[in-house]
Amino acid sequence: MTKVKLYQFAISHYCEKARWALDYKGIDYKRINLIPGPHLLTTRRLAEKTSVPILLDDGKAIQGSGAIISYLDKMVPEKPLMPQEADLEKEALEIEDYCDREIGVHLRRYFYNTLLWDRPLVTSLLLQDGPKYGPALYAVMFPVVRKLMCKSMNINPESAKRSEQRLTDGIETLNKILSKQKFLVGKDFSRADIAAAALIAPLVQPKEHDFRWPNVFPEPLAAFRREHERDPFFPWVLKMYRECRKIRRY
Ligand SMILES: N[C@@H](CCC(=O)N[C@@H](CS)C(=O)NCC(=O)O)C(=O)O
Repeated sequence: MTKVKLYQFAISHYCEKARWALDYKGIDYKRINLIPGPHLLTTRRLAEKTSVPILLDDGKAIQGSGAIISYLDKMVPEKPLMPQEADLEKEALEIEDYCDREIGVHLRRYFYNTLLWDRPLVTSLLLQDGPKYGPALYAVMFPVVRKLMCKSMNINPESAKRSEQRLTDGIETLNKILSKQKFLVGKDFSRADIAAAALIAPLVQPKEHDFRWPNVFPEPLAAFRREHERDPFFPWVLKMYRECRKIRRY
C-alpha cells in the first residue's frame, strides 16, 4: 500500500475506530486533521457524505469507520479484524453496528449537550492538533458551528436526556457480555472490540488514547463517569487500550 491519508477530527470516536485499525495493522498513514464546520469544504470534495473518517488510498476514498476496517482487512489480511468463522463474522458485525448506533451516537449527543456550552473547553477540544487558522476562525464562527452541530446531531436537553438512557442501556449490554468473556466475540480480539472500546473511550479516557482529554469533565458528565467506574466494561476498556492499542507515530 502507498502512504494512505486519514481525514479525521482528532476528537471523534468514530475516527479513533479507524486509527486503531490502521495502527493495529501497522499501516504507515498520514492524518489530516479537520475541524467541524470548515471540514465540509474538504469532505464534500472527497466523498459522498460529509462525515469523517475518510481514508484516501491512491485516489480512492473509503468513508465510514466500518467500511475502512473492512477495506484494511482486505488490503492487509494479516492480523484479521474480522473473525474467520461465518457465524462469528455475523456476530461481530452485529455488535459493531450496535455500538455505532447505541453507544457512538448517544454518547456523542449526551456529551456535546454539556460540552458545547463550555466554549473555552469545547473549542480547545475541537481544535486540538487542527489547522493553524482554527482559533482565529472559531473566535468569530464558533456560535454558527455550534448551531450547525446542534441541528445536524439533534442536540438539545430533551434529546440528550433520552440519549443518556440509551447510552446507559448500551453500557448494560456490554456489561452483560463482558462479565462472562474476555473479548466480545469468540476467543480473539476483533473489530467488535475496537468498535466498543473506541466508541466508549471518551467516557473512560484510557491513558494510551492519543487524544488529550480534559483532566476533569464538567458535570453532569463527571458524575456519569463516576457512576460507571465500577462496571465490568470500564476496566475492560482500559485493558483493551493497554494490551491491544499500540499507537504508531509517523
Ligand atoms: N457511521 C459513521 C459515523 C461518522 C460520523 O458521524 N462522523 C462525525 C464525527 S464523529 C462527522 O464527521 N460529522 C460531521 C458531518 O457529518 O459532516 C462512521 O462510522 O464513520
